[in-house]
Amino acid sequence: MRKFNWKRLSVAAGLSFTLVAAGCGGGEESGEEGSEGGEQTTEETSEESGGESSEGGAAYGEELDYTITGIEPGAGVVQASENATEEYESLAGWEVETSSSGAMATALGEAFDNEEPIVVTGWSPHWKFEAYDLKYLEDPQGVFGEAEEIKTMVREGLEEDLPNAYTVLDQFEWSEDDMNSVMLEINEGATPEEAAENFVEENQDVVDTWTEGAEEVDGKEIELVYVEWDTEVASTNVVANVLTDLGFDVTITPLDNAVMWESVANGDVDGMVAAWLPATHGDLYEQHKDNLVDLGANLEGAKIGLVVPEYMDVDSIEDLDPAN
Ligand code: PBE
Repeated sequence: MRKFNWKRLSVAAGLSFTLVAAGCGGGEESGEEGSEGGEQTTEETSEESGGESSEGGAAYGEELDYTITGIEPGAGVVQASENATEEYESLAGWEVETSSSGAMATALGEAFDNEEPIVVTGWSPHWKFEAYDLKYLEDPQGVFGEAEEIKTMVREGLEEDLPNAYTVLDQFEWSEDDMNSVMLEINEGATPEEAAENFVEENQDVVDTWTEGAEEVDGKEIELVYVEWDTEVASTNVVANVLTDLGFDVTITPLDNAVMWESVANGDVDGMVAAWLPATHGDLYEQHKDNLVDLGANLEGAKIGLVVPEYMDVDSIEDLDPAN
């Protein structure tokens, strides 16, 4: 685990590591084991950083080239981050660099390895919070919304056409811990199919609440769509595993976010368990809600926002500094 390596490294390297960490605000991990780090370290590192930090706290704009490390262009959290660069004076002149969720995770890992600053478009549940010490930047203007739910949406007519699958999709609901356990296993090297299989085997009591009242079928086809975000890879594979056990011939297809919503609303595919609402996918929901069947939340307490390493000396989006 990265988190473990990082801690071990910082303890082993001791003081010299603190100097290498110059400019990062001197979090509590960079001091000796058991010490709180504290003011002394912060001042020291501020000087070493060549004036990057101001007295009121570090401001990382220049060091980050005024760039937020984003994920896929169609993601709601990317859109919200772009909105934030317009709403917050502290983010004037910043840009959201899009790539993929995997590339974002790699960049985050590299930043931790070097104790460098980074601002990413983040969301939870996500294994990154288990692997690294991270924090959401406060969002006083509420650009990223409050607590989100992940909801299940299916096409019209599914209840009549595939009533047993509909029953499972309607009853599918799990906790943040459940989802985290699957994501972590995938991050540690299991295939999504293996991790889903293990979850289903180890959590038969939870799975039984999803399949209650559903009867076995004989090879009926069903297609679910998703986006290759870690959260949705986990949930979609778990549901696919359960439906396969019931006798369905399940196809899961990764798509872009907008296309995922559209294909369910058009009735081209049967459903998805990846609708982040009310804020993250609010626009897409408004656009398609008349042609969708909303089966309610499958996970509560999700969240999106700007996420940074705990060792960075900022707590709010307003603590960052604008480009000019
Ligand atoms: N996410 C994960 C998605 C929803 C699920 C937060 C990256 C998004 O931003 O659209």
